[in-house]
Amino acid sequence: MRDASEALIVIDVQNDFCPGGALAVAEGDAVVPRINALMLEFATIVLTQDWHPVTHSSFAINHPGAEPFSLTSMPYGPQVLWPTHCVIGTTGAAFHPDLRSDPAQMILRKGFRPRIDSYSAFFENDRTTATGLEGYLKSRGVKAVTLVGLATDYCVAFSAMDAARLGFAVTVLEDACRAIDLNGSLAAARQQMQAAGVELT
Ligand code: VGL
Ligand code: ZN
Repeated sequence: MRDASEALIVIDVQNDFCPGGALAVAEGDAVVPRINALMLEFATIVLTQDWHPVTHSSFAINHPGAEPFSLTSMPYGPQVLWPTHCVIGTTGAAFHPDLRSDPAQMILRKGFRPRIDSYSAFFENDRTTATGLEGYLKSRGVKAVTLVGLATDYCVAFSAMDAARLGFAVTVLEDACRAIDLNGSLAAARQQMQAAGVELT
């Protein structure tokens, strides 16, 4: 068992990001057995859930004429418009049924403000609105975080880069992650994570 100062952060292993879901990531469900096994190693475990109101501004359907996966401009910068996914309270927003959630002490929901998306578990997409996870981890003495889950190139990468910026030692276990890979986003995210000092293994 690892020291409690090392946290496992499991990003968005939800039905909508798994095959058959609204924003399915190829092989998204393949990470579940690996993550369940990893949870046995960690004393500090956080699960995150993408958690959007149906009116969310990241949904293409809320931008008349816009296609899913197109890019728009928000007050905080560029934003991909997604298919409607992870709507609060729906089955799509629930964890994959085989993901063990009992070992987690904290379940963090993000993306619930209608006008701003939140890829990262630490800050919303304006890079300044905090989710509170930094304070939770630091006040519990966490120094190092290991990130796994979905999707490598969005929520995992944004969380990893924020964690590095906040002074945590950060590892992303790539074989316990899967990517959306939209227009080269996976290669770009890997490069940006490495430049931020994130260890990819
Ligand atoms: C995610 C796109 C939109 C993710 C969430 O979990 O990576 N990607 N919302
Ligand atoms: Zn989302």
